[in-house]
Amino acid sequence: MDNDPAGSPIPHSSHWGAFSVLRRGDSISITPHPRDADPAVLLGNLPAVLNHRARIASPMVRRGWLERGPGPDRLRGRDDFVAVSWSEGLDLAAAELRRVYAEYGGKGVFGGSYGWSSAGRFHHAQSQVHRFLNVLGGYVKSVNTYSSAAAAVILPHVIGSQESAGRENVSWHELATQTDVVLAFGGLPLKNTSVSSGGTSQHIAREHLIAARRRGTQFHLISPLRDDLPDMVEADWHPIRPGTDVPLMLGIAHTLVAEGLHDVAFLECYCVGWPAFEAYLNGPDPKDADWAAAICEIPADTIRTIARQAAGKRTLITCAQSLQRAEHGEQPVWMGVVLAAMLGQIGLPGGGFVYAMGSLSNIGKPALAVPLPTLPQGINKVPDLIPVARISDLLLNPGQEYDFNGRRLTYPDIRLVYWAGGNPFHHHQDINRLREAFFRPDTIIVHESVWTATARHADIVFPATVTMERSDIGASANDPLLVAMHPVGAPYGQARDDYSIFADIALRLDVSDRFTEGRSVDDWLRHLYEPTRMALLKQGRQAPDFAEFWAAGELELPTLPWDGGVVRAFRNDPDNRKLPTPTGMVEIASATIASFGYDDCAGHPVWMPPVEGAGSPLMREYPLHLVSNQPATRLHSQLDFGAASLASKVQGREPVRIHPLDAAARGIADGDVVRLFNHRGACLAGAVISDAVRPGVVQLATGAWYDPIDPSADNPLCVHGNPNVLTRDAGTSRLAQACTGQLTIVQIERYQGELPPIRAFDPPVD
Ligand SMILES: Nc1nc2c(c(=O)[nH]1)N[C@H]1C(S)=C(S)[C@@H](COP(=O)(O)OP(=O)(O)OC[C@H]3O[C@@H](n4cnc5c(=O)[nH]c(N)nc54)[C@H](O)[C@@H]3O)O[C@H]1N2
Ligand SMILES: Nc1nc2c(c(=O)[nH]1)N[C@H]1C(S)=C(S)[C@@H](COP(=O)(O)OP(=O)(O)OC[C@H]3O[C@@H](n4cnc5c(=O)[nH]c(N)nc54)[C@H](O)[C@@H]3O)O[C@H]1N2
Ligand SMILES: [Mo]
Repeated sequence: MDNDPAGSPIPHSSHWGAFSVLRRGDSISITPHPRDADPAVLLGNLPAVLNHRARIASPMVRRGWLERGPGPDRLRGRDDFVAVSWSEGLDLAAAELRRVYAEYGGKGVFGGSYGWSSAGRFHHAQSQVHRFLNVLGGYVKSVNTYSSAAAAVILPHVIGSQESAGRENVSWHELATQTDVVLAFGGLPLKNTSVSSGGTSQHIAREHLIAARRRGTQFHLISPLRDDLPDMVEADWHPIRPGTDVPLMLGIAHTLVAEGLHDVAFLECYCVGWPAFEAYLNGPDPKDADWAAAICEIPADTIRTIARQAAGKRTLITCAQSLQRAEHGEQPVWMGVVLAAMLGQIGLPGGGFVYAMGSLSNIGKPALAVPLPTLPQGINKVPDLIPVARISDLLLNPGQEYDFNGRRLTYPDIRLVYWAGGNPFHHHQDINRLREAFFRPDTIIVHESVWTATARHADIVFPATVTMERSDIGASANDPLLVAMHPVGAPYGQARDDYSIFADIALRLDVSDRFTEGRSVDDWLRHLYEPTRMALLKQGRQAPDFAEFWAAGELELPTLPWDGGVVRAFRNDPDNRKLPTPTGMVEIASATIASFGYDDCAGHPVWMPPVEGAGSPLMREYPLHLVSNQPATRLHSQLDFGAASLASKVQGREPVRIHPLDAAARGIADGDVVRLFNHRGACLAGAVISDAVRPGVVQLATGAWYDPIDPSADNPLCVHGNPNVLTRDAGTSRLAQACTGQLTIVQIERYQGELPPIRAFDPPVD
């Protein structure tokens, strides 16, 4: 299929946008899709990937594993790698899989393989690895996401689902045309609306925010960072102390009740549990604005003003995913729903509660009217699972019991870990603990394009192509453009796509037919395109065949009219269109959750001071809140060596933003290299002094490649600025067991020593 004549634009797509590529000799240039009025800066990272020195050129096996065979090994992460031929590497992987499945079955294999890999419906690495392991007999899986696991568990109890509260609830168009007041918890940061899984052909957040403001919408930005909403919306910035949104929300709620501004009729008709919650609000220790102000550090008068301005208008409460990626992360999401219910706004166009708008580009855009091409993953016969962010617990504590959403689960004993398309040494908390966990299995197999820290901690590393080296179909649930992703160049070195790697292992294990179903990559693309084409045909629409689609480079798919989903249906007809919650109503208090008896997630939203955060004794030693949010210049750790990401670095380190007062108190100047540390670890970063962060807060985005100064040390300094050497590896609560990586506490100082070089992008082999 790569018959594009050199010189003509080649259509392609990424999680951060559709684009075309022009090839000139060895270099390429990227042009955003013409329909995208606000393309992502992240596109600037792409050219570097085709021939960067961080690429993996051939199959590699860790020396210790090659010489001594499978087994736990503390050398992982600092051992040599030996280049092997494809046939040797595939033979070794096949033999080890055969051994582990024979001795332990799928219960001994962890195949969660969490990670975003790249856009493209067929070469989606996580789908490929799941399909492959299912053919072999299944695997221990992970459920939910690092992004949103607390919301994924709490929202079904409270309002039906993440989708009912988010994707299908309130649109950007409604916000622009109908919302009077926005309380934006965590903001609606334009940087985050760059990205959506599968791709985005139109970035529409900015134009809708401008339109709303022009019409007079009033924005309250509740965030430790001023740039979580663009200046042009002229938001009132309430620089909240991180992790204390629940007290603020309770203070607003208390004010509403105290001043008789809450919608009693709505609470009676549409909700259960109001009396219990009201008793808590007014209880012996009333959650009034003064109480809240002392915790969240927003003045009590301001809290009262926000409550008065929100009442009696078309008010929208938005809640970024970040709020729930923290200790007790279930609470702000639940409390946001309660606040919207008290305002009587749930289910109204442009009003109520919307989850994750502003976290991803495609939330608030209409759904497609046809199904997307989707690779079937088969059936996993192994029932065992972990909540996704419990990976270190799984590997460190086989046999241990734990709670999860009303269930009592046991960590299975994992012998082999298979990872393709994710980077746990970027995404997981407390990397020093993760290193210990990665010493435990017998074998770790990783497919990667580049020498990430995860690849460096593996035993067998297979070099994967990047999307621009292969054909695929780009598509995403809430974006109308189906993109024919044409290859741009030949694979780097001996890299091969994940599918071919799995197909060749499957051949060695005599399950080739079941894995490939006899199809080549091109056959699969045609096959996966078919259901979309059939649905178009059925609806009487233009339905080009695959060859026409491929030649055209794209196809615009129809979308459904916006209807506000199940929440609006319930608002309009509460008797007949119940919510998919246990009671069919909005659950301000949940009998189900109460019945679990968890001390860290009660039967209605409550404020629980964090172990590490506002008010905790540990803050005497580590007095700053660290916000480790999503990076503005890349997607997670992907293409950290790309031009846009590198341009943001300070002396090669990830930028950490610090308020002028906090910097001055520590003798830190703009551009200094600083050391961030706490009781778990330390990293270097480059200081950027900015009053866009509130005092007492520093901000260091995720995704700088982990770069330990001495990999053999116990708690090595990361010289590059990966915040996950600092974050705490603990679940949100016994309910969701979700990732809490967004917030931690640290101290920071000017780095005095000689500056260590950055070697993150240098391969561990010559
Ligand atoms: N402290 C802190 N940590 C966090 C967060 C936070 O807020 N704070 N956020 C969390 C969130 S929301 C998320 S979603 C995670 C993201 O965590 P990940 O999804 O693991 O991060 P990525 O960097 O996108 O990793 C994808 C990897 O896949 C590789 N890859 C790309 N294409 C292919 C392919 O075709 N085949 C193969 N085999 N590999 C490929 C890339 O090179 C890259 O290394 O991080 C989480 N971690
Ligand atoms: N450019 C870019 N965009 C991305 C991604 C990326 O890597 N790069 N990743 C994508 C992914 S996988 C996901 S899941 C989403 C995540 O979307 P989010 O989780 O919403 O994104 P974050 O940037 O982590 O957090 C948003 C903002 O919340 C604020 N915040 C942090 N803690 C608190 C708090 O306690 N209270 C309040 N009120 N605000 C707080 C921070 O200032 C932060 O800038 O982003 C997506 N978008
Ligand atoms: Mo995410």
